[in-house]
Amino acid sequence: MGGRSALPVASVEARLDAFESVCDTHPHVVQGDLTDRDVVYRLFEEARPEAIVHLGECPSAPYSMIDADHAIWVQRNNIEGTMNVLYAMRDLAPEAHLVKLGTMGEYGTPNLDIPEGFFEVEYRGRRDRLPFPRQAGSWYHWSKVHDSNNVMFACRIFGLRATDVMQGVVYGTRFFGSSADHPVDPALHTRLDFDQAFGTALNRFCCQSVIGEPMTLFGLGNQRRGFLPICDSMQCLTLAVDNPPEAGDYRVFNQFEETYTISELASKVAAVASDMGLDPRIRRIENPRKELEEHHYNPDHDHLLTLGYQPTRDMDSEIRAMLEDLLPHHDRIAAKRDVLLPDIRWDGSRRTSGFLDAGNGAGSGSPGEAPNRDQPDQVEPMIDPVLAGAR
Ligand code: USQ
Repeated sequence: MGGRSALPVASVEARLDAFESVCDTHPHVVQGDLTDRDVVYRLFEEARPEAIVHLGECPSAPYSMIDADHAIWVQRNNIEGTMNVLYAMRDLAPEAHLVKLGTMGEYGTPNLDIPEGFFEVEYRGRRDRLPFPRQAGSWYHWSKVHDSNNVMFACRIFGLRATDVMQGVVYGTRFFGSSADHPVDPALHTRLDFDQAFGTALNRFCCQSVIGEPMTLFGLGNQRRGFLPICDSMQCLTLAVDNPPEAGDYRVFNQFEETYTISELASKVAAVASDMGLDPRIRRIENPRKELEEHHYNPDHDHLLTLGYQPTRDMDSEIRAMLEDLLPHHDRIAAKRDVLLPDIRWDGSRRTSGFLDAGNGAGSGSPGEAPNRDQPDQVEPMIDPVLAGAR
């Protein structure tokens, strides 16, 4: 997407060494493509896994909405990779536990409370426990729905055991928590994207505040989502691995800490950033997505709490830690500021969103003003390395 990680990503070797110094174990790394069945089978033959934590998918909704090539690539990549894992499990590790990363976005935003995967329903006098309807909002989110159906079916027919994790929006720079828990080794920082496709809302807001660009609220900004810091995401995955279901069981965890509207998030970032001497601004821009901007949102998230999940930090302190980690990389982020404004639209066109408000500070533009980006007819066709390689 023309962006880069806001935090430099250390070499694999440096990250393994840093990991070993904190966790006393040296992970074995194999690089390969999950859509290549031979690679997956070889890996399973070597590792004979007891548990598989499957995070190996394209995670971006906007990326999947660019055009037919991207939509189809994302669905093939995600669904084929998961199918290869399921067949490798059947043939080589039938007792193993699959912890599969899904997304809260599979449910969409129905005008109902959202249970953890299943609900009791009564229809024409009969009752059953059925999967809660999925109403995903992008081709990417639908790829996760199709995965969920495939994993559920594989548990039924192959007797596999799986936990499907409906994760909310993850944020943060530190896997291992604050410096009070572990010394913060920069080699252990996660990758942190801020472009329109791979940057998630809160991560983008922090990067925008660090370089003095306005935080971009899409539309009304009242879209509500579940959020959790990346270190707690690790804690939840660990809890799932340590507490496997019975053979043949497919269970669903809704994995997030608290829900916030996008405006609430921006206000939180603004408060912490101001306190740190930055000059944060918040602006509303045309929403490039088709999504409800005001809606009911009350998902259950009891399963992980029952297993002992304890949120380890409040969002304000995590935002502060993120800003502290990002500030030294101001120039690295600023050099790519042109990837911040979205132009991938859910109707398939490419047009940079204009501002919807008057702005509240110097350089924030005037109402409806198109940002200083290429206009639609001047946009160069995108050369996408993933697709170029895949064709
Ligand atoms: N949004 C803004 N301004 C921005 C970016 C996003 O207002 O600059 C809004 C979006 O319109 C949306 C919400 O913030 O309403 C969340 O967008 P996002 O880009 O942070 O997250 P999303 O596209 O939903 O996807 C992310 C991850 C994905 C994961 C999902 C969990 O990229 O891998 O599955 O979060 S969830 O949102 O619960 O479906």
